[in-house]
Amino acid sequence: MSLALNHAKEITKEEAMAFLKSHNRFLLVGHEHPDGDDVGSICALHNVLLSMGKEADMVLPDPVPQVYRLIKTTELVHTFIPEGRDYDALVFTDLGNLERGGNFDFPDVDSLCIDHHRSNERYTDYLYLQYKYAATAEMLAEMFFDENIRMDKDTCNALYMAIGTDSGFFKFSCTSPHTLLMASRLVAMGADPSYISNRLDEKTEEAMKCYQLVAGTVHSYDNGKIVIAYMGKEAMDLDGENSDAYASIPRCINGCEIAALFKYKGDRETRISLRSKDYANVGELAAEFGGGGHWKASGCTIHDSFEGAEPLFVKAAEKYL
Ligand SMILES: [Mn+2]
Repeated sequence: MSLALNHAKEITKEEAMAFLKSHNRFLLVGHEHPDGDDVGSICALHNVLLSMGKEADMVLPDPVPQVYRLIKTTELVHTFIPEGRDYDALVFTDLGNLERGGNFDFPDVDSLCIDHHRSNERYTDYLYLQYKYAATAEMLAEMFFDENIRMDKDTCNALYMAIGTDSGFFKFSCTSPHTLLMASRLVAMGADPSYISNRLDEKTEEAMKCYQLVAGTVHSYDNGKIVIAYMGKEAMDLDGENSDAYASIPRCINGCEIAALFKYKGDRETRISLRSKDYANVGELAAEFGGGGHWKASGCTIHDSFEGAEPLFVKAAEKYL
């Protein structure tokens, strides 16, 4: 079957598990600029499929950021589709928009997407979607626990890291009793919260210099409700690979509702990472500029400089206050 927008049949987690059981040679695909949920989800799914006697390869359009390499399985992630394989299934994890899956020549086989983005474009044959879940990994953990699958430590760590990073380590409003239950069960099975947090919290000296540069640009509009920080070329050169982490700088300012991190991609290309604190729907705000994401975390690109993009962005953002 094929990949085309808006044709997916929505299925339950039991049907998603049946899809995994009824195929044998998987290509697992994540999104560009992979985040902790994407990396952890793809690695955990890979390991569980292998434990079920299946074959699976993982591919991401961009390399796994150093910070997530605390998961050993990341060593097996490809940035190209391995040649000479005969896949019978494609599984996309945490990937709401097909164009974020990279310009790969995907095999024409049965496809499933497991995702928690409400804006999912329904581009696969089958879609298992839980948009109220904090992370794709929360969906996978539930699927695996339902099947009484025994997961090794690296797999438990991968899912715990994934749920932790997408929920701001249980601080964001997407954190539910179920999120915490899945995290609890992962810790009971072997995930190591302090190891994961210690590795994720470590910063290189370059990252600390980058933090200082970005923090120095914080400025606000609308009595401090819209807070913007810049990650210019120099900062991107220092730690662009982990650029999403710097969105927490404007977000933590007292009184901020909409936080925007402007990232330098080119003289006329500004990538914006968006976060909201209590009520603003930054997923819809990002969609106004052709981007997407969640209610409280999203991203978009404006094809202009910081100076050109900012008034356009602020005018649009004010509607969501
Ligand atoms: Mn996610």
